[in-house]
Amino acid sequence: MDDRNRLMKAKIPCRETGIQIKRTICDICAPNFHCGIDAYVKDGKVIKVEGTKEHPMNHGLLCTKGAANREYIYRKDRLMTPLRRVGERGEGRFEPISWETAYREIQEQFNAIKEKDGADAVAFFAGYSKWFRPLLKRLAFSFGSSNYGTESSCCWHASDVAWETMANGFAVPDMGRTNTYLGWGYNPYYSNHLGIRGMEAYKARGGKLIIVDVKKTLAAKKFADIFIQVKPGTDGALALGMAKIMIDNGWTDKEYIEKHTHGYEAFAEYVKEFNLEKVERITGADPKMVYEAAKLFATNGPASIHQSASPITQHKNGLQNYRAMNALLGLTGNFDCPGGNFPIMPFSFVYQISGFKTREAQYYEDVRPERTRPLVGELTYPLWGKCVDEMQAIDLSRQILEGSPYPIKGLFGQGMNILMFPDTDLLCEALKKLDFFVAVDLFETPTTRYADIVLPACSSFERSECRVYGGGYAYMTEPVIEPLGESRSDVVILKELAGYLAPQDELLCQGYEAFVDYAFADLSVSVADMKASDLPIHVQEARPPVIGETRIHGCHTPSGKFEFDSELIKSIPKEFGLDSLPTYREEFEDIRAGREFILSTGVRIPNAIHSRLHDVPWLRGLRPNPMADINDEDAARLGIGQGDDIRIETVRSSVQVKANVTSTVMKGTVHLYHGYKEANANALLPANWTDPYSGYPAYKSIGCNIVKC
Ligand SMILES: Nc1nc2c(c(=O)[nH]1)N[C@H]1C(S)=C(S)[C@@H](COP(=O)(O)OP(=O)(O)OC[C@H]3O[C@@H](n4cnc5c(=O)[nH]c(N)nc54)[C@H](O)[C@@H]3O)O[C@H]1N2
Ligand SMILES: Nc1nc2c(c(=O)[nH]1)N[C@H]1C(S)=C(S)[C@@H](COP(=O)(O)OP(=O)(O)OC[C@H]3O[C@@H](n4cnc5c(=O)[nH]c(N)nc54)[C@H](O)[C@@H]3O)O[C@H]1N2
Ligand SMILES: [Mo]
Repeated sequence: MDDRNRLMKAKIPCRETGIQIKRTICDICAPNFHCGIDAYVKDGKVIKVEGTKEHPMNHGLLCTKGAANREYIYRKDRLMTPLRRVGERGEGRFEPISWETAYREIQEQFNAIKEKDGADAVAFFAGYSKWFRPLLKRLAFSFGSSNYGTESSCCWHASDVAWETMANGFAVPDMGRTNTYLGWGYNPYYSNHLGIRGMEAYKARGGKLIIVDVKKTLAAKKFADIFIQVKPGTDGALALGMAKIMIDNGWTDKEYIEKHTHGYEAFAEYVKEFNLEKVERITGADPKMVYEAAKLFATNGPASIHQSASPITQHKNGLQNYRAMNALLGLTGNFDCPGGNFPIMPFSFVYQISGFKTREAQYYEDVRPERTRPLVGELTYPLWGKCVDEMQAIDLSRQILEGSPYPIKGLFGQGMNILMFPDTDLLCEALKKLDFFVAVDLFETPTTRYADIVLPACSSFERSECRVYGGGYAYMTEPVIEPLGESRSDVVILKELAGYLAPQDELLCQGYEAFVDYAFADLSVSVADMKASDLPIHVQEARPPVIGETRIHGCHTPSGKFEFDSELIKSIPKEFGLDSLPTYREEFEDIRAGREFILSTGVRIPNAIHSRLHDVPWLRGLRPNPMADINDEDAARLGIGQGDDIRIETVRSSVQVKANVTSTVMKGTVHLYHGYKEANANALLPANWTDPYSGYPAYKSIGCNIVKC
């Protein structure tokens, strides 16, 4: 082999090989990461990726998913041109059309709906990714529709709503100063790999860790001082039991309760019924561990609680479970103090907190239309309606099919994935009923098959994108390769579409960089500054968070205090049946009774993110088949062996998968990952299997039976 071939084989960037390293970010994961990537580019093609060592987020690390970026962006089913449907909805027969024709058709159809049924009859929805959302929201508003919604209808926002009813919105742990950390639904190995180093450092300095999980996880094995395994969705009962132990033993912070909280008496009265026997019966937790955990948390402070994005809230009683868990912070005086949980600063930019303020919200506030009708989901889920400035999209199928309180006839879905929604079949029926549906995606998906027009978006490697990072950083990437085929950046699509749907909106029609400069106008950093660097730059206006403000100025609740008993919930009409105390409703378990197992869907696995990576060969190879974790004793009793085909049946439907027999899951529980076309976990959930407080689908606890095939 000559020198050049050797260099080529090793993918060495140099003049001889013509390989260049160009910097971009990974966009596969949730936006709290978006790790820096060194893309090795040869002849306009990415041939290798590595983590950027100098990047302040990942310092050179990439996870399993990030390392597969090359296969992800070159997935075989990438959309290459705009498409127009020629077959039936769902059939997947399309013809290529020009961008101009696509835009004109969208303009004609959406304007016709607007004229007849009002602009709100066209809903605008965004799934992953999140970076383009400010422009989509502004487009919806400028078009005249208030019905803008996102995947937040099932992710993260319920946690925020829970906090809204108690204090000041989301509150995060002050990890650097905490002595006892309660990892409630916490396994960074699979969902937050960059958090592992922080936990290693925390343990090294002697921090105590309690983990509450439904699975015996790697984090529990490696780090936990106390591990409590519970049945899915029973966390509220555990938290209330811990509260009772703390109160009975006088381990509460009486001064904090007296001065800064509201509704303590009612709460203390309510928790009396949650004795250890009852807690054990409901949760399956070991009573000794429950007692030890309550004692450690309350007496080895300051203590804080991990705030999970989804597994605690994605249950029938989910939001209430979350509130019960957070009540422990108020009870022990660990709210808004050093080492406890403190309310986060407002987002800097697109869901990220970086310590500086931008004018992102002003960007769409400037064009907010007058609200004449309730948002989708607002009447069904009034607490959501009070707390979140978005439609509750989980109610979309119902409103489309029933036409009440008014019809929805058009839908613009950018990164929309029908496999995310419970009762996917019902949503498909609803999509068939629409007058017009536009889908924007990178790939041909089960969703795009229902669209009238499909628009091809490009990946993070092919676009320029601004994002910010903790520690006061801002970054603007440049494309490292040309967009594949005729695909375009999401924000280019939104800018161009604005010319057809909202031509009066000059700022939106100027596009993405005009938006970023508008958002950063009060800061010392501009688009040009960001573009001049191929690494995130520091924004000098960034400030560290201030802790303790609510102890001086009060909380944003009606009482101005930390509320155990929510005045906001009390203001919701009685017929919705919402409790102002963080109650645990055992009757939700009755609904799943009659079926032998509790099915939990979607607990993270390292090689998948929702629907997006199941068709990436490297990652699929790590777990070639959809598999359900089933307890070894249950499996033995049912005669099920490793890899056997099993059928999981719920009240709604059934799917066939392979059995993964394991002792890490509790007896009587089954766990299945979601997003598979051939075994769609969400087909198993009825559309109304939701939490009445948040509207969140109860993805993570529903009754099921298992049949060996
Ligand atoms: N690899 C990978 N990473 C991801 C994602 C992905 O799909 N794949 N998704 C991203 C997104 S969108 C999100 S929202 C986050 C979610 O991230 P997390 O909120 O961390 O969610 P999970 O990792 O699913 O769950 C954390 C732990 O909670 C446990 N758990 C599940 N149900 C319950 C329950 O009822 N009670 C208790 N106490 N524990 C429970 C699980 O067993 C798991 O160990 O992850 C992000 N990161
Ligand atoms: N059963 C069950 N269901 C769940 C969950 C669970 O735990 N269990 N988790 C829920 C949670 S927490 C979340 S966050 C949701 C996630 O739900 P989604 O955000 O809907 O999930 P994804 O599979 O990531 O699908 C997003 C779609 O966007 C496309 N896409 C990706 N990047 C881009 C881009 O840059 N531009 C455009 N235009 N499109 C893009 C993808 O190809 C895909 O079709 O799923 C929820 N669904
Ligand atoms: Mo999520």
